[in-house]
Amino acid sequence: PTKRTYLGVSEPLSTALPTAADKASTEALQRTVDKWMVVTKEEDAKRDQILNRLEALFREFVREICVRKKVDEGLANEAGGRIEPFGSYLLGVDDRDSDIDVVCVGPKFVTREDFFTGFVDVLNREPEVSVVVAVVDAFVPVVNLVFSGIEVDLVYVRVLHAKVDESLDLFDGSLLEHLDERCIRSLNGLRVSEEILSLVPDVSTFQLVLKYVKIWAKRRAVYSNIVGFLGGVAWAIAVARVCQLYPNAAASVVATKFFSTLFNWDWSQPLILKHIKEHDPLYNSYEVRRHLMPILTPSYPCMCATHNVTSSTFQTTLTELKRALLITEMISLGSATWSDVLDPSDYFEKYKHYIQIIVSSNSAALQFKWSGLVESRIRPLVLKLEMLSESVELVQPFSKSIDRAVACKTMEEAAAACTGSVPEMDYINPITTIYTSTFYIALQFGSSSEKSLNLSLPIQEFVDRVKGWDGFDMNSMGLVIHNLNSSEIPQNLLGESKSKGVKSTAISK
Ligand code: 3AT
Ligand code: MN
Ligand code: MN
Repeated sequence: PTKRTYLGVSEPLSTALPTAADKASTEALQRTVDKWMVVTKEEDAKRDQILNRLEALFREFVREICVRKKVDEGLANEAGGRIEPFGSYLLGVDDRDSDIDVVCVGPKFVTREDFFTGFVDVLNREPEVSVVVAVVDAFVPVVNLVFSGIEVDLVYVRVLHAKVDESLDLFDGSLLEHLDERCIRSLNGLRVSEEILSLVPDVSTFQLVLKYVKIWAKRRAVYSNIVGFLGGVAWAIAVARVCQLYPNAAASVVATKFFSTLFNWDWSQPLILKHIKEHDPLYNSYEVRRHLMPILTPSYPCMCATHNVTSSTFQTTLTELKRALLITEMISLGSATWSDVLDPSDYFEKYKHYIQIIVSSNSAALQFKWSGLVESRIRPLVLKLEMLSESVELVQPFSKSIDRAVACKTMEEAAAACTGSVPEMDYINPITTIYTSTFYIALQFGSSSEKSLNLSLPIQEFVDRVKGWDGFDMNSMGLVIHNLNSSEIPQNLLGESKSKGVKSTAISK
C-alpha cells in the first residue's frame, strides 16, 4: 500500500497547480471579499478587548467560588480558568455580524450550576453588558449576551483538574473520559474549529473561499442554522471538503468547484472531512441517512451540522447553489464577475403568498429574548406548513428577521408600530421606542387549491406555543401575524434585488 499523502476520505480530484489566469481571478475574488466584508482595526481591537475583559471576569469569578467553597487559599489563587474563542473567530472568517463563540474552562471546584447562576450574575453587573440570557436546558447549554454591542455565546466546560492554565491540553483525548456529557458537547465546538483548520491543505485559501461563501449565503438568504438552512459550521465544513479535493488549487478555482461540488453531491452519502471512528455513535448509523443534506463535524462525537435542514430549505439551497454555479461558469469565460454571484436575493419578489410575523416589545433587552424565542419556533412552523397539504410545494423562511427601533410620540403610534407601521417623522423626544423584529415565511402552492387551504390552524398552534413561553408578558410584548400577497410586501424590502445575473426562479435541478 502506498503512503497516504492527502487530507480527507478520498484522493484529491485534481492536484493541478494554479495557472496565471487562476491567480489573477483569485486577486479579483480577494478584492470582492474585501469590498463586502469590511472589518476595521477598531472592530478587531474591540473584539480582543471583550475577550480580555471576559477572561479577567471569569478568572476572578473562579477565585471567588473557590474562596466561597473554602478551598485552600493557595489553591484558590492557582485555580485559574481559561477563555477560548472558537467558531468563525478562530477560523479567521468573522465579520461584523458574526457573534463571538467562547468556551470557558473552569477547574473542578466550579460546577456547571455555579457558572450558569453565579457567572450570569457577574455578567449582569458588568456595565458594558446589555443582555444576558442563560439557556440551561439546551443540548449545548449556553449563555447569550451582548457585550459592547457584540453578541457573545458562552459555553462552559468543567474539567477535573484543580488548576486550569495554559499547560492544560484541551485536545487530549483522555480529557474527555472524565467529563460530563454536556461538558463534552460544550468542548466540541472548539475541537471542531481547530480540527477543520488542521484538515485543510492551505488555510489562507480556505479562509478566502469561506469568506466568499458566507457573504454569498447571507446575501442570498440561505445562511441560518436556526431557521433551517446551513449555518457557519456547516458552510465551513463544506468549503473545507472542497479544499481537500483540490489541494493545490487557487482560491478562485476552489470557489468555482465549491458550487458545482455541493450542487452535484450525492446526499445519500454524508459530507465528511475524515473517517468516522468505529466507536462513534454516528458510525454506521441510520441517523445520518435520515438527514436530507448530511454534513458531519469531524471531532468525536460526530454531529450532523445540518440537522435542521427541511425539504424546503434543502430545495432552496440547491436552487441557490445552481444559480451560483451557472454564474461562476460565466466568470471563467469572462462574461460575469465575482460580484454578480452576490446580487441580493429576490425573495420578496418571487412568491405570491407570505406569512409576516411581527414581534415587538418596549426594550432592546426584552426584544433580544422575545424575538430569539419566536425565531426558534419558526422552523417547527415551517415543518408543519410543509406537511399541511400536497399542494404546498415550498415553504421558504427568510433567513433573518428585519429589525427596527421605532420612535413614537403617542400611544396610538406605539400600538401601530407593533403592527408594522412606521411613523413618518423621526422624533427627537419620543415618549416610547418600540422594537420590532419581522420574520417572513413564503409559501408556494402547486395546484389552484391555495384559496381553500387553511393556514390558520398551524399558525394558531405557533401563537399558542410562543405565548406559552414562561417569559411572555402581554403588557410589554406583542405578536402580530399577517397573510400578505406579493403586492403587500413593504416597499423597503423590494428594489435592491433587481438582479442582472441569472434569475433563480428559472432554475431547477
Ligand atoms: P458566524 O460567523 O458566527 O455566523 P460560526 O462559524 O461562528 O459562524 P456559529 O456561531 O453558528 O457559527 O457556531 C459556532 C460553533 O457552535 C460552531 C459549532 O461548534 C457550534 N455549532 C453551532 N451550530 C452547530 C450545529 N448545527 N451543529 C454542530 N455544532 C454547531
Ligand atoms: Mn459564531
Ligand atoms: Mn454562535
